[in-house]
Amino acid sequence: MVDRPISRRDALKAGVAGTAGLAAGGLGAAFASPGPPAPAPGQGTQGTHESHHDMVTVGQLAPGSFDPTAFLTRFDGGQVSRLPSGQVLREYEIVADEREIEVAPGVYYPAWTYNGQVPGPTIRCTEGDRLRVRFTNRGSHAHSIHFHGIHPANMDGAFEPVHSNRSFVYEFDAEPFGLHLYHCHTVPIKRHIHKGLYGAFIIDPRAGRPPAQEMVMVMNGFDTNFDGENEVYAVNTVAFHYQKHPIPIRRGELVRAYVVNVTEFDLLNSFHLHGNLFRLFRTGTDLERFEYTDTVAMVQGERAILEFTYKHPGPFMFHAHQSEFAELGWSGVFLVREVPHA
Ligand SMILES: [Cu+2]
Repeated sequence: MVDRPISRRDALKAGVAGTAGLAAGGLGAAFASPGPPAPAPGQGTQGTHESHHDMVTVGQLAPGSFDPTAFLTRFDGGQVSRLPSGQVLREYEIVADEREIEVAPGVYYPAWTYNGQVPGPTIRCTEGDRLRVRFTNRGSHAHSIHFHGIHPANMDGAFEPVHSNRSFVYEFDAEPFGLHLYHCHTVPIKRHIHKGLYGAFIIDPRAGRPPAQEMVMVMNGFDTNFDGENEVYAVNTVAFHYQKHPIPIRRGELVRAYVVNVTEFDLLNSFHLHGNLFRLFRTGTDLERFEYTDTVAMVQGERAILEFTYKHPGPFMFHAHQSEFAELGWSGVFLVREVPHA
């Protein structure tokens, strides 16, 4: 009789997963001894979630690591100028390179990155802008950038791999408005995407959207032991980051989350909100029609804009409604605060 293969969770509990980069005190150890998270140096204003019963990682990321809290609200509008026609021109420099990233304290993953980070920068523009993206490949494999949206065939990034130390300029007009994404489209695509070559791509409507506290959440996962399955799940790369560093929002104020699923290997990922419902604008391409719900499932490449306003103060979880993903890192907390009276 063949032994049943050890499950991903069993592996993490035993602390044996991710042997390629799992340090003592990493994710495995965290599951063996869940305890109160230590406050993050320099991040005291974010506060830490007070529950001592959460399943979270122990320890902190190395100084200088990718900061998911900063990434949440970092939108890259590019270098802005105007063409002779008056059309807005946004120019970007994107470099692909190879870099070890920390996906949980002490758990490293040998990533391929756009501009040194996973996800890559959140590209943001307005419908009708001209985008000019100079892409340089400093990696050892061929790569490309495939933007979702409407553009000419020769700007699609699917048939023109950019080889090592070569550049390519993608240029097209931004359309349609909505929430899109970009990713490498070089074969084998699942490996190139999973390694980290992806990012969010927001095209705002010309008239904009109502004022809101905005944030970007890219649902991703990491196969840290290269067995074709993810051992770590997250939004914005770092397991449990927003559980250890809750996202402060104000009661009664509109929140807009741009949520993109790039998770490889699993057919679906999902987003579930506690203590509230959100208005679900699939792909963000329609300003009027929405679904009012608290859970949305997405396949890889699907994305949605979620809008919500909290009625009650306090900590509220958000997480994948695949419980396994939530327990392997894809779980966070909104800390809803009263708005001080003026
Ligand atoms: Cu690639």
